[in-house]
Amino acid sequence: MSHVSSNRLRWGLAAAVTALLTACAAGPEPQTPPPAGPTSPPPASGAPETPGDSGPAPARPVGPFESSGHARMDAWRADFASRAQAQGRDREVIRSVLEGISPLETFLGSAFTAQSSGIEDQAEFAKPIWEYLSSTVTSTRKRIGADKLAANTALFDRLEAEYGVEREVLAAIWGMETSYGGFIGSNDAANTLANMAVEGRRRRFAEGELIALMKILEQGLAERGDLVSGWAGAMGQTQFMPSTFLAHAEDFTGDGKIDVWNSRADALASAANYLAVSGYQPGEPWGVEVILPEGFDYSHADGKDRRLATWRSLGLAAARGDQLDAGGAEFAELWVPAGHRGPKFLLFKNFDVFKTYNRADSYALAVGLLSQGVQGRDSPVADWPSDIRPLSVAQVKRLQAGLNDLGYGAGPVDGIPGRMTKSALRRFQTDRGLIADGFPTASMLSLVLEAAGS
Ligand SMILES: [Ca+2]
Repeated sequence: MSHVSSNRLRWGLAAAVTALLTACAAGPEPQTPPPAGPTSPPPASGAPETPGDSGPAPARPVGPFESSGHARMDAWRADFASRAQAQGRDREVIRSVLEGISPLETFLGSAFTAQSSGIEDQAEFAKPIWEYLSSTVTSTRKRIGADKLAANTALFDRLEAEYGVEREVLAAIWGMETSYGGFIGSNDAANTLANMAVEGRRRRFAEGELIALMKILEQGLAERGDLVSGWAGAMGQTQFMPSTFLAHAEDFTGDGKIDVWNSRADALASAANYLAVSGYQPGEPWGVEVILPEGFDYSHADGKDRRLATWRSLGLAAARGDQLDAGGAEFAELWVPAGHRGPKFLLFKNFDVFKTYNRADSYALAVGLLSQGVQGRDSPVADWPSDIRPLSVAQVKRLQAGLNDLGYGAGPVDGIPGRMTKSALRRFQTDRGLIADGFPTASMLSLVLEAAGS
């Protein structure tokens, strides 16, 4: 899971994750045996410095380390190791986490320059949500998910009983994160996070996760050699960051280890627990695909929760079946991710719970659709308007500037088609007798630029 973006991006974001999981194929190096057991071994009482001595000897520095061959990495490590020690982390654990680190191309190679220069951001076209979905909610993934459900009935029974999260949801998370454990990455989490810290943009985050890794080892929840991760440090079959692991991972097999790598029971229980503590509502849908009445006012697709009764009174009907039923859930927001021609959804609390795994709406939608797919339900009913080409960041900026010139108040010209931009576009569309869905398309851009005389 990559808890990266805090924006409510309506377009696909996480497509790179799967690709990068494959790309980072450097195997984890064998590491020193783990210092098993809790933090406080018997006092070392000034014992001589021998390998494996983990006595509380605050005056004794963790280093020096053998050079990684990267000066900035070496300097960061010396500094971070002493800070970790000052925080009370175990000396030998710090050593075992940091001694084998080495620069990775992904973070510190030559590609880094292009990434940090912002050139990528400038050139980036928002990927249409239907493209993201077609690469994540595949027929293969649906079929394998159905097989996994059938093959693990007893386990899913126990997970549902214990955590109150439906099996198809757990299967969907499992499928999205690692293709059901088939693809857990092959990086050493410590090395990945150390590289992220040295790279610098997310240093505080990466250092916090490294501290969490150290605590995992100190508490004996996992062993040093276990800590295999994907490209961003997420670990195991359901991709837990170390801090999330520390807070929410579960030993469902009861053997004293949390083996999210090899034990599907531990991994799925950890995911179930994380969803449950994030507020998952058993029995409620994540979303319901709906049909809107003729002449519907799209300003209601504003991200605000309204009562189901209100939505019914506005003429919304379920796309499948005719009853707008939500398993007792009372509130939902209307989401129109691809304009008036595409599928529309009422979204419930559980949709936001999915987003604790990954902040992108497209990810949460993929989880929801896959949870239906593994049950043999094809959704959505409506087709995606896949003939529409999304606007580039530069085009969105021109749209925003044009709307601002016309007095529609699209807000900052930032290339992100957020709420203000959509609302401005809706008012523009309303004034011209168009269907006012606020969806930025090339044809809308042309109309706005024409009206603005630019
Ligand atoms: Ca276990």
